[in-house]
Amino acid sequence: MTQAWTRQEFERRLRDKGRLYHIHHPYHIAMNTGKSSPEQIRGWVANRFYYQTTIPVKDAAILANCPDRNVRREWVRRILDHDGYDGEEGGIEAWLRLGEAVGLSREEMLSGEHVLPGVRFACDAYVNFARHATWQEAACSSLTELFAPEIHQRRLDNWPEHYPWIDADGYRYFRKRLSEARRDVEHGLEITLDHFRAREQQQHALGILQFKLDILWTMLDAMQMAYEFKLAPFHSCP
Ligand code: AHQ
Repeated sequence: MTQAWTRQEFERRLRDKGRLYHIHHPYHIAMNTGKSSPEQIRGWVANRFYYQTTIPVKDAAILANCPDRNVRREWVRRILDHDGYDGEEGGIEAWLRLGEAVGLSREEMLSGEHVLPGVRFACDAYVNFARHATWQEAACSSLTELFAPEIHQRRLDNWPEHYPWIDADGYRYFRKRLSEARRDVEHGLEITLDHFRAREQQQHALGILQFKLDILWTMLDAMQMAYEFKLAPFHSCP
């Protein structure tokens, strides 16, 4: 029977997966170093809008699978953060503002007309995973947000300088996530470290985090094919 990792070692291995975070994807590197065209920025905003709209659905699936009232009381905040509530417009509305700030209309964002098949499949895989996995497994899959504050901060630090044409009001979403992501991931990490105790369970948790890293990476691969290599789906069809 292989010895379980200590809580500290398990957490270290989860955090070490940050090496594979999508901040290192060429598409993100191009955006954060000012090399993206307006079309490439708009393509990212329009496709990531689909991801944002699936997050509350994913979190509702986790709530539906979770019998623990104390966990639900905390987890429900994620849905409110995105869908909004009296007095707080929410992240999905803030992302629509980001869309308008980069030159996308609300209608074309909401229509999903720009969503690439690869992005849709990756996002839908995340929602379906949350529906069918245990609530603890689905909580573990949200731990890519261990690495999210840095990526939001990098956008806030670099985009205004590189893309003066983007209306600064659009950056509200990134600022909002700096604190929300930190709060969310503390809760998700506690659930993960408490639940996955035996060595094979801990290895399973690392595999779940890898699955979510794959989702984020694959979304950007689809965008790079379409908006950088100009090889959108069916480009070669007559
Ligand atoms: O804006 C993001 C967000 O609301 C969430 C929810 C969380 C989850 O439940 O999986 N993950 C996530 C992420 C958001 N933004 C991504 C980005 O690059 O802007 C990062 C992404 C994540 O790290 O999982």
